[in-house]
Amino acid sequence: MKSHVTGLISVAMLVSLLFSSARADDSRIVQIIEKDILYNPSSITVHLNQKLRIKNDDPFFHKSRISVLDNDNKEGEVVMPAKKEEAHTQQDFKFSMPGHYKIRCMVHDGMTAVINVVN
Ligand SMILES: [Cu+2]
Repeated sequence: MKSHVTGLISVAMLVSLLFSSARADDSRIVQIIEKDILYNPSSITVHLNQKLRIKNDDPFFHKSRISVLDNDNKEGEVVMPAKKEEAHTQQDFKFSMPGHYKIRCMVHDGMTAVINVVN
């Protein structure tokens, strides 16, 4: 009987551990908001173990593309091709290399932000 109780306690501890790790995962998301045809913030730091969440808070669509920002500040290799982001939707992106990146909306000229990806 005693071992049964101990077993239940272990299960309870395991469950609470699982829930706390789920919360920790939520903190591994960095958000960039699309609002009023701007990215907010306009400069953001993301760790390699974090996901970038691109959230469209506008009542119309955007089309974000992420590319590597070269030393001469030009956009190079595209790491996330543009796709339609409907109003009030979100998508997550995970970087595989540290560096400087630019996110750009292919619909709205001048709607850009810089993303710094660090270890
Ligand atoms: Cu846009």
